[in-house]
Amino acid sequence: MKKRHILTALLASVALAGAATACERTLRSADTHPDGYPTVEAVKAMGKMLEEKTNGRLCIEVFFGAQLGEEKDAIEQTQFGVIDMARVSLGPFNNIIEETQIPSLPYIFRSPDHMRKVMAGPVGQQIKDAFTQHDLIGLTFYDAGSRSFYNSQKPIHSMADLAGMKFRVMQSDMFVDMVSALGANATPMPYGEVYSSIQTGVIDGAENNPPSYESSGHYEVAKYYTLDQHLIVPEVLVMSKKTFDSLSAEDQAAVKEAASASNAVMQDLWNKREEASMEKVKAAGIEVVTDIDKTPFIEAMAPVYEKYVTSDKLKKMVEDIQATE
Ligand code: BDP
Repeated sequence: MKKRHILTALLASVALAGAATACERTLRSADTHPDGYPTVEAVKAMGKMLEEKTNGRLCIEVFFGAQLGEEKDAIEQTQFGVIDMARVSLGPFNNIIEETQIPSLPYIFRSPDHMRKVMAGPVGQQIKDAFTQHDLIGLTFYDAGSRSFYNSQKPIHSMADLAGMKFRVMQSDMFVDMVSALGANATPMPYGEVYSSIQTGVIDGAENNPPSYESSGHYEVAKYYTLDQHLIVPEVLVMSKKTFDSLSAEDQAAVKEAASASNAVMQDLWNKREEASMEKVKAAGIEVVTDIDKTPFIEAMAPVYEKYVTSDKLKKMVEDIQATE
């Protein structure tokens, strides 16, 4: 290579490096959802606030679309400090952190509003504290609306219609028991495998909130959606404790503040996306069942509560949630 070319190449790489490192340190954050999804945008917004608050010492890059792996793997990598942050559902934590089972219980929250209130209070704090023992810092909880069943076979009008059907659930034993208690069969599997599993008939359907049902494209292969709203599972944004401990006290505070501030962004985007997603799937010809009697569904959950709400600590969490107005 001639000298001039070497120089040009050098300058180009310096320029590139400069562009990428306008920030002193870029934290890598995982998300399973595609670009533009409310959680992805909320963490991006957090990154902007963090960059400002720390005068460019810290930025966040969101690796959306499961680029860093499915949620269970992303959680492990975050615990090890390979990934700095992960925005995930509380569901995949159920088997490792028992406190996370409580806000993941079917029909525990009266509404998404009730969930928000609870997670912003002492129960939310209790769960954040539990994360610390698992090498994670719980930064903030995000909304995820309500999850309902969808399938490729037939409209579900009652529990009897679910009998013998096969649904994918998140990788949590409690969700397997939840589906069994409703008379159906559950297959736990990573989110990214659901589309093809429905398409090939390995499962009849899955369950999720409208934005996930829409953005994943599951509605293309499962056109019956019944709004039984059995789960209101919070999303959580966690940071690796290794990463957090490596920051100055000032930057740790900035991380926590920016995470909390991103909640307002999330809320706004979520409300809009929920509506837009419902419109989109309806326009695509989805059959939505809304007039469903939830009482038998709620009653059927008694064995799940019995099996999972075992210690005094967990019972108290349930009571605290129910007592939250
Ligand atoms: C979505 C959550 C996402 C989960 C996914 C799932 O936002 O974190 O991975 O459900 O069902 O609603 O796995």
